Amino acid sequence: MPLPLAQVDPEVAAAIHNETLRQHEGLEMIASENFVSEAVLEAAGSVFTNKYAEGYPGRRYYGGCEFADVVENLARDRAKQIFGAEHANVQPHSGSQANAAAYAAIIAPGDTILGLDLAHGGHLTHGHKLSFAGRLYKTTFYHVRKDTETIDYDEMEAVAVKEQPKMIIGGASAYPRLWDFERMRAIADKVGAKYVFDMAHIAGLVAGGAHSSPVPHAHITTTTTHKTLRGPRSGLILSSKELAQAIDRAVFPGEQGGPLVHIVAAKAVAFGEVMKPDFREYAAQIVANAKVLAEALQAAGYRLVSGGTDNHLMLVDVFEKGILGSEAEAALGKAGITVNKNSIPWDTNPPMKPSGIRVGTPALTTRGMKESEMRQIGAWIAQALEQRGDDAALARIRGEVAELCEHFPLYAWRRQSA
Ligand code: DSN
Repeated sequence: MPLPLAQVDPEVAAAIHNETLRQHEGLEMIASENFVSEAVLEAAGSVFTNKYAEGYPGRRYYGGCEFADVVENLARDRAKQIFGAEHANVQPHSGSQANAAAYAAIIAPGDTILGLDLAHGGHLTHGHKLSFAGRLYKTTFYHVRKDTETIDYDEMEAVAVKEQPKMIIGGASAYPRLWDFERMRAIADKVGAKYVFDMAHIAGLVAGGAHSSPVPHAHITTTTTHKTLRGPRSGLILSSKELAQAIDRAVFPGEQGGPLVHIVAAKAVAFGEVMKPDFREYAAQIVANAKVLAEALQAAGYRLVSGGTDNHLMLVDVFEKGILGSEAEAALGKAGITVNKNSIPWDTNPPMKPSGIRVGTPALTTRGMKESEMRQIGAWIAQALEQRGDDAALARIRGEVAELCEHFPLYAWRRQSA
């Protein structure tokens, strides 16, 4: 009989148990997080963690890869089918590594790239000076407009014409509106740049038909697999056949060694779930929930960046009410509601004490929560922010939150068996 973790390593077992309870008892509203199924967890925790499989299916540098080939082929085929792509590389360990490989496949160090400024919702790997992208490439940026707080495509075009980037990247970590993929592709074509779209945040919405797809427009589309797509923590690259070889080489041996076969297996399982009809309902419900939550927060007097949301997240300008994003994050945490502090465009406050919070609905939608729960949660968020200095009031909300969560159980047997 295998020894259970609790006997082998009680400290780690206790931390896992406590994290299981934390995830069950609170409202997870970090826009980039989600809850995978038991099936995905099982694959991620499988014996494939023991296997080296450098190379690709049918062309490995190690023996004994016949079953690794099975799961990698399943993951690749399912990803291609879901997104209508000619080629999929399922080996990137993360979104950042997917981006690094995508760039390496099409541009050279020293080339100019154009991405959304991190301070306006972009991602570190889209050109921030502390990321590999900022060190390897010459970086230029576009922003959101000051009046509408939506992407300024005119500025993007002007910067592209002036700077002549070799690559333009779209996608964001904190942008609540739809993207104009056609316009971006036209700008890229005008200056002879490659167009990469990082759909990490919205991949599940794209897969479920709740957001249009960048895949037909971008030369390369990258994504993480653990956000709205609801798979294990990992990355994915999609492209035409034409770029397949360059991308595969850029991932391995370009930047990674052996793939994480257990995670590739978990990706295959998650993609299989995405292909089921109920995933479309899930994606639509994420967006419906976000709209209702946004309305509830606006009704409580909060200003939302860009005036609302079209996707799974919203940026709340709490500083307009004299609250720092860091204070809001801490108060909501005491009330059992997990969000992250976030800069808002044109922020006058520093990143660790910014003016906003980012709030998302993917994880709660996975638990089965719908519009009526969103209205209640909007009211709790407003109350908690109002009473942020009152620990007793925050504890009372936390109790109500826990009661709601009991009606939407998460990982029930894991909570009991730990
Ligand atoms: N850290 C991710 C997010 O929270 O959006 C981006 O990679």
